[in-house]
Amino acid sequence: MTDTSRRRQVLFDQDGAPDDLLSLLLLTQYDNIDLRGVAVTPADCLPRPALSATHKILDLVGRDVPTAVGVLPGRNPFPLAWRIDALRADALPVLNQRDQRTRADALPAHEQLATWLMRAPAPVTVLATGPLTNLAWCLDHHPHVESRIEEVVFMGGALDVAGNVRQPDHDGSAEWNVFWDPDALKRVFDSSVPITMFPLDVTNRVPVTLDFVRAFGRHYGWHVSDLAGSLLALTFGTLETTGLPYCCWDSLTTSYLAEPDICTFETVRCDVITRGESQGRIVQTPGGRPVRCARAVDADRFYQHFLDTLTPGEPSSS
Ligand code: AGV
Ligand code: CA
Repeated sequence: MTDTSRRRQVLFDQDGAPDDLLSLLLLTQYDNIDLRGVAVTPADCLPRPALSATHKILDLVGRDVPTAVGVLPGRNPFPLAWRIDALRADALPVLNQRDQRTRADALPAHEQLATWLMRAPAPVTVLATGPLTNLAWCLDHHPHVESRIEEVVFMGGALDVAGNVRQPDHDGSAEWNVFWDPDALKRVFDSSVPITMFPLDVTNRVPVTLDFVRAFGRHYGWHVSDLAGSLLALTFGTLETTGLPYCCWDSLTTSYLAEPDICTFETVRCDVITRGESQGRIVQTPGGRPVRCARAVDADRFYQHFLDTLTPGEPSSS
């Protein structure tokens, strides 16, 4: 029997993009994780369909996990063309096999996150695959939650590579999760919580490829594989419209909770620029805050882990 007291307690703050929903699906399959709550930050999504898709995913895998939707705004909105993916995800047939059950209204995500942190029986890991706005609010308004946090695992930033923001009046050095709310990362940097960060330097190494998506087709007919393949298929078109491929940014970050040595790490002293044309850029500086940063990834191992986790033991045809 699993010793449940030993499982890592996780609060997941995500922002509803296909990659975030894949991360949720991965988390539900990890035996060593005790998923205690899921927050939807209204950043790279439309929050209502993203919350709805989140509920449907939890229902599909038979997990009763509390959820909350965010209301705090970011300074730099995501492109609407990306945010509407949540409508598509929420409409996937595999997520609509039956009517949704009704759920009680939760608090707004920032207040709910604070409550979850304060009530957690043991120190928790906060996994953030979207901006850190809710966590920053918690640290500002309930400073004692800091001691309840074992580790913040965050997808974001760009260290020695270009960012992925392409916006007027910006120099392109920032990654989107930081750019949406640069002050939030600054606030988390100013705390003493241990941070493990997955910047573009490593996540760029795990693009969604056609071969990878097609591998899920070989398991067609199992609900989890169908959902994974469909969410991955939703990501196509990014290279054609933005010049940059869609990557497994969030799912690589999430895989750390199950297989912590897919990436290798280095502690880097970091600061974040919060104003002007470089806002959201992370700079490495001797006086900066130590952050454990993923620096290299075994990409083959990651793809295999992803596939093994979201497909049944034997392929349906081979
Ligand atoms: O910058 C990566 C973050 C990840 O958390 N998100 C997507 C992942 O969920 C923003 C993003 C960057 N490029 C994108 C993004 C694109 N082409 N489409 C949608 N979102
Ligand atoms: Ca995300």
